[in-house]
Amino acid sequence: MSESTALLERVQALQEAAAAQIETTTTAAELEEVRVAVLGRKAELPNLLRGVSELPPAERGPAGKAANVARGAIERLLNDRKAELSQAEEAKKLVADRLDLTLPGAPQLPDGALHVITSTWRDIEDVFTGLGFSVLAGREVESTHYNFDALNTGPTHPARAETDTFYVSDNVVLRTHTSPMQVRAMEIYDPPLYVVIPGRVYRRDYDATHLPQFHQVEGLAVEPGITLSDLKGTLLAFAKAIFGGELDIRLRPHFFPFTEPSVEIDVACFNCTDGWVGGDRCPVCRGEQWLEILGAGQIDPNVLRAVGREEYHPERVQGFAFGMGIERIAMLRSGIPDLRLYIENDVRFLEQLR
Ligand code: 2U9
Repeated sequence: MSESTALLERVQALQEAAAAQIETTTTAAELEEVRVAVLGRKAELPNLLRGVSELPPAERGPAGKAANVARGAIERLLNDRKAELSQAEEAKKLVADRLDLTLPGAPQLPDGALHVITSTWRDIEDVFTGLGFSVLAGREVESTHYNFDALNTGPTHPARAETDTFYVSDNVVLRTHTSPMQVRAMEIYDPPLYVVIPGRVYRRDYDATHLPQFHQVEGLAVEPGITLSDLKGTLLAFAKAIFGGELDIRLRPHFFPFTEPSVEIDVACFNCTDGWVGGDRCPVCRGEQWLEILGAGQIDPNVLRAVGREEYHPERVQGFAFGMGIERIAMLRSGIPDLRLYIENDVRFLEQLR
């Protein structure tokens, strides 16, 4: 056998051995090991190629060519296997990483919910917007002019005392009601005016039935010819919507500086009308049969005059106004015994009112 025939056979054997090794690799790292073993600097095939120069000149051409062809074939096999392996790895990763986006999320925190004051606030707003009222927001820091003077509450009125009202300075207070914004609304908008103004208000009080900061919704309707009947019809519709179903309201005479005549409005005790048989031991109304829900009245002509606009002169327009505490409405609706529960953030309480 000539030297070149032996070399050709060796090249052939190396190519077959390399092909078999490449075939059995299962990872890119294994494949790299095979590449180094077969084509690396110390591998046999490159060495054989280097030995071609020592062959007799006539044999160099065919032997060199055969060895180069073998190296090319092995490189192709390596490349093909590399592509196969990376494809297989990609497919494996896709299966392993597959996400089922339709699965429900793993709950880490319990669901949140609106605070009962927020949901009651929204319910009240919904009823009045349904009746055609617009919603306005005022400022919480107000001048004594808008909070008191413009509302027929003169300099010596007890509500102005420092023991009742938070003063920021001599003539600036934390508003004690949302009424200042009703006055501002009359300054800004022409009648007919139908607005409700919900918001935070502040009074110096703290016990089971009073908080220093609480929430009110006040309303104002101004138009020529409005009477106390309009007030009663509007607030009856409100009471039915908020407390549910057919119920009666009554108007009791009262006094407010900004309304004349003034009334307090009660709803018939829903526990008693629901068939309470314990007589005057009813835990909801304590035997009164009625529950006070809000104050109201015809706007006092002095308040209309204080706006200082011809459009609101008491000879031209009349109106009614009302005010309610959101805490009180929620208390009556849900049987909450103590206002302080609203601000303690005890989830055992809050969860019952979701
Ligand atoms: C203007 C004219 C009149 C608003 C009114 C009441 C009666 C009332 C209380 C309810 C419980 C306050 O939250 S509470 O303590 N409010 O009884 N509010 S009439 O009358 C107005 C307001 C603005 C210009």
